Amino acid sequence: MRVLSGIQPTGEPHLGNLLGALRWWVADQRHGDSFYCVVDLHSLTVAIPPEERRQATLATATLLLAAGLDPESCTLFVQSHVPAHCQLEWVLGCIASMGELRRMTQFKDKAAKGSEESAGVGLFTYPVLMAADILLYDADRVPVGDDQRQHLELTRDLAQRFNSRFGETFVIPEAAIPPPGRGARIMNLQEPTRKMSKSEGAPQGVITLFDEPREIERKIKRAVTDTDDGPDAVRYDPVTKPGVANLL
Ligand code: ATP
Ligand code: LTN
Repeated sequence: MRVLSGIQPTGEPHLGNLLGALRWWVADQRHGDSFYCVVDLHSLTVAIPPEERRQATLATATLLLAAGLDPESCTLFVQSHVPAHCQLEWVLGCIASMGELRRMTQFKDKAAKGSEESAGVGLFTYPVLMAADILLYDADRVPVGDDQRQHLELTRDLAQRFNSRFGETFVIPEAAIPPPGRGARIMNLQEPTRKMSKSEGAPQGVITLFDEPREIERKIKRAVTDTDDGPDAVRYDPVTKPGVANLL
């Protein structure tokens, strides 16, 4: 089995990254040939100063080691060090359509901050570069959080389209997403209808992996819940009780 996944150096990794992705990467490294990359090229879609990006790339790689990735068992690398990612991105971009990229919810959410006219081209073609990351390594399995489900579907579509036009070339990868309630989508503690993120959302609602225990305790105690104080106020119902469900 070939495994590949990536994380952006856009800030301090958080509990969502750990529960939705990193701990599964650590488990997967023992079962196959696994490749994990710090996707610095993807992070160029977020405006951060170059020096901060360099530091975040190192800090993210350090954290992957601390989380349990073992370079003896997996290959850990920085995306921009391998030029073939961009080369394949161009080829795949020539078989992807504007319509399918425009339907990507991550693009729609991120572009919604301004007008589509002013959104960066990199934000638009982001999923094509992600498809290149995966297809380049013949990965069969891609462990990611639930927010990446649609990007994996696009990757499969592009691989199938390429194979049917030009002959069997790419392995069709499967997304490996944690089951619901097991970390697939951890929400921001202050805005429980929005996912915990490195680059967006209320910082007080994000538990970073560098937070001290007292800071974590404080953030959890101040988490937004709801006004229900009935006998079954504490129950897992992500639709009507998103804050409580997120904490559970
Ligand atoms: P950014 O906020 O800059 O977009 P991010 O925090 O969403 O970054 P990524 O680096 O894009 O994180 O993602 C790394 C991995 O963590 C991906 O597999 C992604 O699906 C997963 N992930 C990110 N946020 C969450 C979350 N809130 N819950 C579960 N998994 C998550
Ligand atoms: N798009 C992903 C990060 C990412 C990735 C990948 C994940 C880039 N390339 C390849 C899995 C496989 C994200 O935003 N979380």
